[in-house]
Formats: sequence, C-alpha cells, structure tokens
Amino acid sequence: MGKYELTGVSRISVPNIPWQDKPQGAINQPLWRYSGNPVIGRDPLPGVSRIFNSAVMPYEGKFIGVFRGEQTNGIPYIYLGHSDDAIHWNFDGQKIRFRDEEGRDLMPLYAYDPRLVKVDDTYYIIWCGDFYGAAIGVAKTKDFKEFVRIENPFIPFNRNAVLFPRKIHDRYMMLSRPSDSGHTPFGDIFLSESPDMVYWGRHRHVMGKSPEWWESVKIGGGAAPIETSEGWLLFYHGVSSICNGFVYSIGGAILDIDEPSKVKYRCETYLLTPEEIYEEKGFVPGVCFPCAAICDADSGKIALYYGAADTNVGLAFTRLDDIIDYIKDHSVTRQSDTEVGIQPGF
Ligand code: BMA
Repeated sequence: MGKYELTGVSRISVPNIPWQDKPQGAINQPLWRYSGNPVIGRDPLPGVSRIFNSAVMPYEGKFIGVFRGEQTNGIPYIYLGHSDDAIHWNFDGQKIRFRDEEGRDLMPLYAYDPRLVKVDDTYYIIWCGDFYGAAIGVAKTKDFKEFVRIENPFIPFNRNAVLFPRKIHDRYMMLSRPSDSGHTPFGDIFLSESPDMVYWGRHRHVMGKSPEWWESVKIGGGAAPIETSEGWLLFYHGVSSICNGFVYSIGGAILDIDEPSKVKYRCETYLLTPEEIYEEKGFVPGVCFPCAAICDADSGKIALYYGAADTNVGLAFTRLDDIIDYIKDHSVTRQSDTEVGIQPGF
C-alpha cells in the first residue's frame, strides 16, 4: 500500500500499463520519459503526416485512443486507434464518422486536441472544432463504433476542455480555457457544471496563469482529472513566452474532491518541459502538451501521454506517491487558486 491511493472512478487495475522504472540518478524529474519515445512519430498512416496531442485509455483489457491526425492538407482530424500495450498503435485509416442524434452525418470542418473520458457507461470525446470560430465539440459513444455528437457546451472562443470522469453533486463537470481567435496570449482554467451534458453553467474560476515564468502567459487543462485520496490530480499545460514564440510545459495541481474550483496544491515548478529533440524540434518547437493519463490502482503507476512539438506523441511515467509528494513539497497557491472561484459582487 502506498502513502496515497487512487480512489473512486480512478480505482481501476491496469496490470498491463506501460512502464519503466525511474532511471538511476535522475534528478529534477518528477516525470521521467519512456526511453523509446516518441511512441508515435511522423507519417503514421496514409494521408496523415503527424499524430500528436492525443488521448488514450484502457479498454476491454487492451487500450483505445482518439488521436489528433494532421492530414496532408494541413487540416487536423480525429482518428481512432487500438493497442495491446499502449505503445504500439494501430490506427483506423478513416477519420471517426460523427453523426447527429438522428443518425445524419455531422462532421466538423476540423477537430483537434481530443480528450477521451468515460462517465458512467458512456465514453465522451471532447475536442476543439469549428462553431463560427474555435469552440469545444463533444461526441459520445458506448461501443467506439457509433459516435453521436451532442450540443457544443460553450460559445466561441474556447479551445481547451477536459471533462471530469464522474459527476460531482450529480453534475457533469468540465474544465475549459476561454480564449480568443488567434494564438491567445492569456488564459485561465474555469469550471462549468451541467445536469445533462447539454446545459452548462455555474461557472467558477479554478486557477490562473501565475508569476512563475513557465506558466506566465496562459494555462489549460491536460489529462482528465485523476481521483485520489488527496483530491483530483490534474496534469495541465503552462505556457511561457520567448523571443520566437511560446513554450508549453507540463504542470501539476491537486483540486478539492468535492469543490474542484478550489486548488489545494499547485506545483510552482514545471513537471516536464521541452528538453528532448522530439519536443524541441518539429512543426511547433518547444511543446509538451499533456492529454491523457493511464493509472494502475494496484501499483500506483501512472503513464502520461503528451503531444511533443505538434509532431509526436511522448510518454512519461511517474508514481502516485512521488507525484503527489512532489506537488505538495513544491506547492504555492494564491487566493485566486484556493477560493471557490466567484469574485465578490457576483
Ligand atoms: C495550442 C493548441 C495546441 C498546440 C499548441 C502549440 O494553441 O493549438 O494544439 O499544441 O497551441 O502549437
């Protein structure tokens, strides 16, 4: 038994989780990279030049995922993939066919940065797509054969949303980062609630960019929050500005289990920042963009999937005890983090 535990919906056994022990002598590495990275590189299938910023999960004893495939015409779309070991992936050659609730085709013009989250017996795919500007799209499936689009939760512009893996106080919960129509030099994480995945409201501020350099421009949700004995463990991205653009690093926070707009702990240092060639060199250099985590409740092992340089998929590992202690030991929270997220006068 570890010091901390995966609890609730995250308390699942994944004995075949991909894994490597922390390298001897590794310092400054609360997350350590898979030695075989990147797990997905260039030209993964005909008509798709790059796969990155993608989400995977355990499924029927194996693994399944939704992948951002940059087509050779430059337009991103979502592809389904299967794997026995969560490292070697077989992709469907065709894009995911989305339909409306009446069964008619309802394909987005583009779709990127998908997340994959199971709530009760339904799998939800959440992505950024077109709705008179960049906005969040959602589809549901029960069998990964039929994909039914449901209402867009928010008006534009919003390009980054992450659903919680269970309802809280009988409400679906979604983190998102409202933005502008360009490369958005600002952005905080907000929380919205819904009784039915259609109507969203009771918006709360969760956490903002911080004075820490690595997340001083904007932040955004990453992997679906992980339920633990300390609260919701959230891997997110933090963005800093350099002379030729942005750098995307991976950060960590722990949110209150019942009131997740309250941040209990927030790591003041990044957990992982672009340092390897496949993170530093690519279509957009200097990007580590987390989108999914696989966790094994028995061992406390965590495998984190992140997009690298808008070109590759990287995999990194940590242990529940290590990452929670690291976040707590390096935690700095401010009032806008710890409060419930409604300003006085609301
Ligand atoms: C963000 C998103 C991500 C991308 C990142 C870096 O705005 O578009 O898909 O990884 O920029 O280019």
